[in-house]
Amino acid sequence: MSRPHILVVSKPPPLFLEPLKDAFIVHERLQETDPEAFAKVAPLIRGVAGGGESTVSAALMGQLPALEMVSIMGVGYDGVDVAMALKRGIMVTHTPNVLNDEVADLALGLMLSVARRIPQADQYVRTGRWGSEGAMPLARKMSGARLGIVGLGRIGQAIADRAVAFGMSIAYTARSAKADLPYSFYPDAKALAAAVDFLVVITPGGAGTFHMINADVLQALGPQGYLINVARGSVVDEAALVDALQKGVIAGAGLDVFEKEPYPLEALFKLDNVVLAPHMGSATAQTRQAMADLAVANLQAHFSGQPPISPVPECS
Ligand code: 8YV
Repeated sequence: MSRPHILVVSKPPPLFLEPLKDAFIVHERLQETDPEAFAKVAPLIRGVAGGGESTVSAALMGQLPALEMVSIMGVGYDGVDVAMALKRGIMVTHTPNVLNDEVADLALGLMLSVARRIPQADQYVRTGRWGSEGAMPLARKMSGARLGIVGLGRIGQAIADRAVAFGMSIAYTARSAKADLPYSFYPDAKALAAAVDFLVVITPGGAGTFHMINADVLQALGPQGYLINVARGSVVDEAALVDALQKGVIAGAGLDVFEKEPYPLEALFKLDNVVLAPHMGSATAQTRQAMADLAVANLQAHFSGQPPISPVPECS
């Protein structure tokens, strides 16, 4: 049997693209680069592959009459129109679990970076200020502080595990209380923010969580509080966050994700109380390899008549 045709909608790293090319006939972003050629192959395309931030809209699916499956290399799939996929009987898969440690590690790294001012400390030494001005101003202790987690899913729990080792108390908000976990539940982000020193956002993106962290929540977090976002930029009202950081409404922020990537609001670049990262929560060779392997295995399972390994909850 001939290899299935696959449309790749993102710019995948070689560790994802190469195995795809071995197993499938791959069309790379043809819908963007060559619409005429795309129109010719569109009826043949049976699979779509992309990254966690990829958009797979109803309009794109509408151009692909033979589409059977969308495989996302990422845990987030908020760019996929799952309602349309369900309507059409199209399987959607993602890559949960294999990145839990990595994203949790970065969350703790951002907490330490912003509280202990590690990027500024590095600059302080490099620019000779240590010699000319003496010790840096004192920083904020993280161990033993109060942590609030917005979204206590698999990654949220990995963050909590690490924070326990830092002697932090753990509270969270989620759609429902998790009776099996020994952490304090709060009904919403604002109530949680008012009760903690570090508020870490790790909830799925999409319409249901859009701007969940708004000016009110930041006000509740207060002038001693830090916001960390390793989820999706859409969850935080970035303009309200800039305002809060500029006015000292909160103490600081550590951000791995932004509303418009790769273009964070430029006002953030001028602020000294924020640590910025280029959406790199899962970006190590080890974890990206595991994610790519799982995304490819999902496609291979489906096209060899097996159930996929990690369908999104709506498709399982
Ligand atoms: C990556 C992510 O940026 O898993 C996710 O949802 O946001 C990230 O791990 C991306 O998915 C890599 O393809």
